[in-house]
Amino acid sequence: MRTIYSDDHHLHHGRCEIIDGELKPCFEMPSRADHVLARVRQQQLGEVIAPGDFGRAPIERVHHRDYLSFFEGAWDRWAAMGRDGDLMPFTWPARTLRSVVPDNLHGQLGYYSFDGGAPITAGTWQAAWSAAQVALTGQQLITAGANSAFALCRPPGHHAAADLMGGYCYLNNAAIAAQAFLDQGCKRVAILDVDYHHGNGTQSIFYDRSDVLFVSLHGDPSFEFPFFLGYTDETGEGAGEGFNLNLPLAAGSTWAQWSAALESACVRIDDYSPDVIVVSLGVDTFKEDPISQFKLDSPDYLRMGERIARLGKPSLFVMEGGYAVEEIGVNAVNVLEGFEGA
Ligand code: SP5
Ligand code: ZN
Repeated sequence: MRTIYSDDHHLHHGRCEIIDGELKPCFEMPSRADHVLARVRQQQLGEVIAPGDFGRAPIERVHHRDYLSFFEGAWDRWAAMGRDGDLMPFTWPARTLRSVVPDNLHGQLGYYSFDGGAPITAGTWQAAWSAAQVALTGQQLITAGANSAFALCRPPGHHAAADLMGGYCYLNNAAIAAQAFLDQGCKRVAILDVDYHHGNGTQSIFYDRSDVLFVSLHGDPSFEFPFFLGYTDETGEGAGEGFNLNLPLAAGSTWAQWSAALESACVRIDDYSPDVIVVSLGVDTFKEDPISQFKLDSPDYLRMGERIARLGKPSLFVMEGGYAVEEIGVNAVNVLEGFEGA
């Protein structure tokens, strides 16, 4: 399996986030992708290639133009104000307020974000842009006939909606790749989101459509971030009714509970009969993950890859979360090795 990787992810390095009421160094850090890349090379998973340049059009198929221009220009506006710390939002248009787009940079940042967990630094736009190109390159390999590819994206993407950043995410790499598959002739794409957190961004992007089936296993939002989406009664709307499946799980879930939910996910995906599968591959389900509450162990990720392989469809793996930095490489690559060995 080939891996697509760009060093540009190093350009994004947020300083801190609020965790348990304290400012702590960002859990979403550059060494995450470095560890995954090192493990890909150590295990000789396959060739590591640089992304191509597919331009802005495939990104605009998913994200709003005003959102993209805001994101692209935000750092320069901040720097012009004499600032060099991370740009972070602090006010949002929640209930009782209006969803207007103010002139002010902070007002706009609140409008285009849903939490304070996606800091903008000098290189964030470039890093996110390259991550989207990494995903699109993987999509292209599969369209050209490969059975699988690993898009080693960073920053991650599944929390990003059409015009919202949040949860360490800016551009929704998996959604951009899924839309590109459709634009190049696929009729149905299934997105299987195995990250510990619900992929609220991806769900919202495809919620009213039947050409993308979104299936997510995640910490129950009644106790876990993102709290405000990811419940079982979210089944899609309009033409998308029946094409969204949320499988929330309790804190403390082990492979026994998790794999049973994966079985349900696979039954639904089989029934949908997609042309291709995009896997939002987060490994923050790991027992040692510092911000998560599932209890998967490293060998479980081999089983995960094997089960996904048994769906028998070309599969694009897109890197999402995973914050146990020392083990992230082993766990992520185990999924890919399990897939290849099946
Ligand atoms: C891509 C991805 O995995 N994004 C996750 C964003 C999670 N942000 C909220 C983290 C809240 C952590 N609370 C942990 C408490 C640990 N004591
Ligand atoms: Zn996550």
